[in-house]
Amino acid sequence: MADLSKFDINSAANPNNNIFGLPFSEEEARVVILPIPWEVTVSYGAGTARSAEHIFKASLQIDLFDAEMPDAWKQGYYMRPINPKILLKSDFLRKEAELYIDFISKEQVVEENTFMCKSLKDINEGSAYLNQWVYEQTAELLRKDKLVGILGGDHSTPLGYWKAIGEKYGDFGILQIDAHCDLRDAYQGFKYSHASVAYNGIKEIPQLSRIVQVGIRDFSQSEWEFICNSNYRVVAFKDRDIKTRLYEGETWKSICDDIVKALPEKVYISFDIDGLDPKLCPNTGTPVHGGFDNQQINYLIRQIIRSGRQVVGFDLVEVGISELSWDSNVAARELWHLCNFMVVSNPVS
Ligand SMILES: [Mn+2]
Repeated sequence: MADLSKFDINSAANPNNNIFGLPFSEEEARVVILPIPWEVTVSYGAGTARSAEHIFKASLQIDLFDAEMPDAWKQGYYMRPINPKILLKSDFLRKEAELYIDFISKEQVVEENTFMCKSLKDINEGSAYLNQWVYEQTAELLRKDKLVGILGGDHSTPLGYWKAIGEKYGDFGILQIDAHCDLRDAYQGFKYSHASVAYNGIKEIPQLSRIVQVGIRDFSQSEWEFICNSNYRVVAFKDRDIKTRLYEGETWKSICDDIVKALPEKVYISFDIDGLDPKLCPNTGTPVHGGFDNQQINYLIRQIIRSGRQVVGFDLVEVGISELSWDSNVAARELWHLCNFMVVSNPVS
């Protein structure tokens, strides 16, 4: 255990310490945050590959005292350094993807252009490489009984972690906070697109028994049909339906009760920041108006824990970067709550 006798939670954060200004090494920390600087397939705004370092900086401003969970952090939180090779690979493939997206937007035929065929192959192989890398990193951490959170990057990044979660915990469900379903089959030709992560999870991870999507407000007909034909393996709580119930006098608690009931015992939280109201994340890759206040989501997670369900892991993805660091400020605070919630949900036996 780290020696906390000289650590004062009331003083300003020491920038030489790790995330949230905490003094833990990876060995000492129970929670390890793995940053994944990757945004090869983003289709609208870019920047999320570099958000982890901004979130790290913003995290130093957070007040560590949480009256609700005052001791959680004492179990140790640690963020790994950003892997420069992964970032470099993302930047390189992103350039190829931009040319490719521009090419298909002009309705040109990929099969007739060998350069574009090669680009698509490189991008799909690079994404498969990333998934394997994430799987190996997270599986190793889970073997050491760490609690793991992923910090994206775009929403394609956690797929390898979901596989490792399935192998460690068996059947589990995902609570997906998102404006989008991410149920597209190879969006724009990219097999491991950010817009396909839920589809790939369902197809590739047998232990993933259900995805419960909350906040959905921008989706295609094929995604909607996928949900309707999924035999409840994907359940969607659409933003419009949630808001209608609220406008007609139902409480957020009763809606959360329904969301919690739809989840199995082991719950993984996949938090796409664009599920929130874009006033909280204006620079996210694919913003859509509508969505939630941060306290609504924190209340929902609290209700999941109160129900006795176990939060086995999380990812926080699609955080944009901005001059005034507003997006990373919000994300750092949500990351803090996610770490606290995960620790409280996994008492040391
Ligand atoms: Mn998403």
